Amino acid sequence: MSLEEMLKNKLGKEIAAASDAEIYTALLKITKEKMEGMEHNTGNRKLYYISAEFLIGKLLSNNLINLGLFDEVRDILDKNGHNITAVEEVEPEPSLGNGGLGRLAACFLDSIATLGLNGDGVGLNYHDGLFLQKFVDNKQYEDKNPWITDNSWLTRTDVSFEVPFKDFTLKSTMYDIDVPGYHQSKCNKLHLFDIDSVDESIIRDGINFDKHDIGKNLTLFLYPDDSDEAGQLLRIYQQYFMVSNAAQLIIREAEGRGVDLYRLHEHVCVQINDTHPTMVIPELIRILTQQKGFNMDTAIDVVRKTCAYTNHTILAEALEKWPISYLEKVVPQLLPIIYELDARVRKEFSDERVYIIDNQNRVHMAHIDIHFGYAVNGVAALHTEILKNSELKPFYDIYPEKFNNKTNGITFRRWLIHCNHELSEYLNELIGHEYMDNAENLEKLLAYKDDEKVLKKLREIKKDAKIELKKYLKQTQNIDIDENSVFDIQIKRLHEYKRQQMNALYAIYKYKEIKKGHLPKRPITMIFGAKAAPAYTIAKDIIHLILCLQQLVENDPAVSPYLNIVMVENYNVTKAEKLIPACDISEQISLASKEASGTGNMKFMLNGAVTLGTEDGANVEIHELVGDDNIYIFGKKSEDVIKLYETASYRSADIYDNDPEVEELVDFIISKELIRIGDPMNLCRLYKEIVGKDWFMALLDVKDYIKTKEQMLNDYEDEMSWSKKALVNIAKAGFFSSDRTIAEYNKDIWHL
Ligand code: CR1
Repeated sequence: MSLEEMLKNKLGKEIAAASDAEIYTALLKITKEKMEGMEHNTGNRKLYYISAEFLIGKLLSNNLINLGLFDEVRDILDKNGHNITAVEEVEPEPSLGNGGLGRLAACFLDSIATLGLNGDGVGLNYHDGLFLQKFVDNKQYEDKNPWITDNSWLTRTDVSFEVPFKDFTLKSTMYDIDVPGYHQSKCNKLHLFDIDSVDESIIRDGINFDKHDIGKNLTLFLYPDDSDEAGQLLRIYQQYFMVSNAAQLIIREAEGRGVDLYRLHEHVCVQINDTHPTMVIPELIRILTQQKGFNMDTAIDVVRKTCAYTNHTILAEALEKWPISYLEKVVPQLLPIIYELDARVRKEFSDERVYIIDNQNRVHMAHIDIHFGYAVNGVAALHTEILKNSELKPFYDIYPEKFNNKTNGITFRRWLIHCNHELSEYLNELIGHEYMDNAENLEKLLAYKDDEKVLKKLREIKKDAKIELKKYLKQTQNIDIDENSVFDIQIKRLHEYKRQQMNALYAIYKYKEIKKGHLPKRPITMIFGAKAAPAYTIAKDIIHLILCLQQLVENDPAVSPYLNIVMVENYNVTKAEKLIPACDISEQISLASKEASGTGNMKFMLNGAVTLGTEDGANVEIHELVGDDNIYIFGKKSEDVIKLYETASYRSADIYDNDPEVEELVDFIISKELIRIGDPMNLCRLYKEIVGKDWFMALLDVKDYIKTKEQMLNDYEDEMSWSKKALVNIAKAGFFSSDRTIAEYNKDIWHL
């Protein structure tokens, strides 16, 4: 049966007569049926990638692309008066992640399947995901974000486990999402565990709910507020539920394959994505010793050869340390094992910095991973060096052989073929489509770097993407932007280290310049997208500042023709897919040493934006690849920053007091113009934070930043030379394909 007939059958009517929603559901069902009929990848060793987040984004188009059906479906819809983009709009975006860590996990699943490797994801099925962000009175308001509908990509399985907690046991249900590889005949799975008793009706006014009612709240939200004890306990409940299910699944599947559990490590590998899944280590040891007759030494030995850990940040706040007393309340069955692991470490090493339990009775989760796993990796070259030489140095001294780098990557299926059809089709025309299978082939584009026709066409493609974004913002937020302006975009989690506040200071600078009559040659559109963690006060104050600036500029007819500030509401994968192709200037301005890698930087580059960045994370590798002429680097280097922290010698107040230009920018945060628009409490608090602390040193780099951005805006006017920079960025992006990253994981760590 032809695809068109199948679609008609499913719809039970003519395609032309169906609504977009009906077409979406019919396509979902057809695609799911196809994937259900596909075999799972096989191999002697199977990978379980355990992660608290899988930021998978909408799946229809990506599944169609990977199954090789996209063009056909698009043509069928066109022929029948429909449009695939409108059909895509119907799909709700699963809200199963926050930022880079979760999106990386999603890109990895795509690449694992594409390389035909035997590996599944394991996580939780949060019904309301991360919160839905709304702007009310120029502030972030958090609402629930339900995404599961009657017809979704989830398939309920009959796999279920009993997960024991101190005071009760919860029975799980496993849901699966199929993960097809690009042009592969086999499929992998993302397993999401849930409980049947979860109850969304306990959520009231926004995202509040009774944190104690675990039987109803366990899988409601990703990262529930943990600013109090109940919130932290809930996170431990979630984490243990995730890993106990994972461990039971791993053992059941291994036994099902006839694996001798004493050789589990030869047949299974567990990747621990950040510290959230760390309890899988003691849980596996517990099951092997208590249910499978292992002695402790053997259980530890087998588990150690099975588990590997990826570190995604050096920020202390993300390196989890759970008080023993909390673990005692939730998972007392793990404590004897954790004590045993700690005792073994203490017996072998005298350096207390590597102990598992510290002198405040807290359990350092990363320390469990490093001692009792066989590999530790950072996510960009600089990040791994920082782990080895400072952050995790005492561990590197003990286990140099465990440490390795795996520079992050992104899947080109989503971040080029899907989100930028026009560009990918043009690339096909110019250099053939081999780059779709082997991304390094993008380098063939370099042959055209002086070809004016090509450079002009790239600029046109960019312009078309800007027009698309303009329409989208008009439709979704009723915002007008000018497609002839420069699009300067910063989209990422809101965090002080990422320094959205420094970008806001640039906006203030530009506003003041325009007020003084120094008009830019071309209007500038500054776009932000970011969610702040609900309990992160300063991050929310930064959002407030940006939204107030947006309003100020919008309502000032002397400024608005030259400067537009837009904060995109509820930034997510879907919005990223619209924003990235339209970007000219990619803002990657974290304080050097703090951004482990970044992956947005790679997506922008692949879509022909030029990076404005510090020598941080993967920016360093982008810089090496494209060369000085095709990137704009500013700011203090990581060694200098690390020294400033070590010597505790950074004083933002010194800069503020001694540099009138900086002072003027910072003072504007509490100017009467902004106070009139905003909330004085938020603005004053932010002002004080920057003058009195500025922990991530925005004032240290702000002047160099402004200068470099001005240079960039200037250079943008030389159309051919700018377009050449864009071309070089696209051509050199091949290294950042997650297919390359996954091939490296497989070669060095997984051996699947
Ligand atoms: C890091 O901040 C990195 C991704 C993926 C993030 C970012 O620099 O690119 O991980 N960490 O490795 C994160 O999201 C919650 O922590």
